[in-house]
Amino acid sequence: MNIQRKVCLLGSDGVGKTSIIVRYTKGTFSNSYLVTLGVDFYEVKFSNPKTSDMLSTQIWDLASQKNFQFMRAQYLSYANYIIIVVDAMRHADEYIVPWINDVRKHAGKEVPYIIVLNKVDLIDAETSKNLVLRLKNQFNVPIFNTSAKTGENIHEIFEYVAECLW
Ligand SMILES: Nc1nc2c(ncn2[C@@H]2O[C@H](COP(=O)(O)OP(=O)(O)O)[C@@H](O)[C@H]2O)c(=O)[nH]1
Ligand SMILES: [Mg+2]
Repeated sequence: MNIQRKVCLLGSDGVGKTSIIVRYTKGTFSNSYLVTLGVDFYEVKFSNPKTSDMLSTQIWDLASQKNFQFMRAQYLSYANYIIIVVDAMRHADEYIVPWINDVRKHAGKEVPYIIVLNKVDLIDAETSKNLVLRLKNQFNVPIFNTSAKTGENIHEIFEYVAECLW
């Protein structure tokens, strides 16, 4: 059986969405801003060794919000899983709620999401631990600490999501 799934990354400009996908799919990182034009998606396949089922996952990368606001509804429609990315340097929990509202409006009430605190290479371990705890209490969903720069937890988030999508 070949199972098709759509996963969307959401988050403000510059939080590292494109960097996370590039790190995961290509294993590289660049310090320059990676301009995402329109909507990009990447196909990643997972196989289930027990059943030989294939999971084809389309990972969608959201473009700059200012110019592509009108694409938001289309971007999120039929999504099976959402990854909300925030920048650990910006301490921006207030930016998470509008994204969740967008998900609920355009993707559906039941679509699961996780929150990814990216750029943890720029803050100390204690601060990132406290941020994760705070987000966990506030949103009650899995929270991941990641760095697209060092690669920390990047594979783990996609493996976690793939597990949930079978
Ligand atoms: N230090 C650090 N910089 C990052 C990380 N992820 C992304 N960046 C940088 O943040 C900027 C924006 O990243 P980008 O992937 O284009 O963000 P997007 O707008 O969310 O797609 C770029 O300069 C990246 O090099 C990270 O984990 N650590
Ligand atoms: Mg981008």
